[in-house]
Amino acid sequence: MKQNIYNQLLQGKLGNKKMLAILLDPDKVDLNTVEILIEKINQSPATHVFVGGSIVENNILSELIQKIKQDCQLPVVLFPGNPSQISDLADAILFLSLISGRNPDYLIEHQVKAAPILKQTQLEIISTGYILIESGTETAVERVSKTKPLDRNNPELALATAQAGEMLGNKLVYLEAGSGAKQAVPLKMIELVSQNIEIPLLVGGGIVDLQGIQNAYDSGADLVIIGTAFENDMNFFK
Ligand code: 1GP
Repeated sequence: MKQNIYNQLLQGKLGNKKMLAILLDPDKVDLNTVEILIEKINQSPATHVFVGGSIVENNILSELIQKIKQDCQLPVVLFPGNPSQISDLADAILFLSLISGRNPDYLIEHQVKAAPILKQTQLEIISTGYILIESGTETAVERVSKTKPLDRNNPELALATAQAGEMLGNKLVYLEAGSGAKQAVPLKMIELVSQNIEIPLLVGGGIVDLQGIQNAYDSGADLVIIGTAFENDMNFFK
């Protein structure tokens, strides 16, 4: 099994080299024009491409990854909403457990279903404590997972959740406001969590401008995920 992507993330954190992932949702990408999108990714400061979504109803996951791999050197990391979103063509998978929620399906059931499938692949498996933070309105993660996000005004609870995830052996913590969120994860929360965990911190959801990315970095995020803003404007990083 490959091990290099997690090491890169760890080295990034240790060397204070901030990282950026562009998230592509296979349901929203048009395969006929994806070459242009990939070119824009190549021109951007992205260090990773994440692929996935809460729903992913069509079957283009592997085809999309194949196209990305053809024209882009960045590591491709699966960010799956459920066990059907696995493709051996990617480099790694965020093996998510939704630890802010109390729905056993998203804490362990999906993982049990995915494990034998993952065993058949070469994917690097990166266990990730996934923490959903309240962001103004109901997001797709909340709706699909049927879990409540954590109170955005309670950074201590987010920290305790992140620390529990770390103690359980998660290799990453992902603070998620939800795709297209009205409000991003509060900076104070990012700060408190990043200062009190040892593992890399990912932050995403509702970040819509370059200043928002910088603010997340300055607060301690090691890697920021941008989805909707890039979907809406391929020249976002110009
Ligand atoms: C969603 O954190 C990612 O899981 C990205 O969110 O689409 O709001 O950028 P946005």
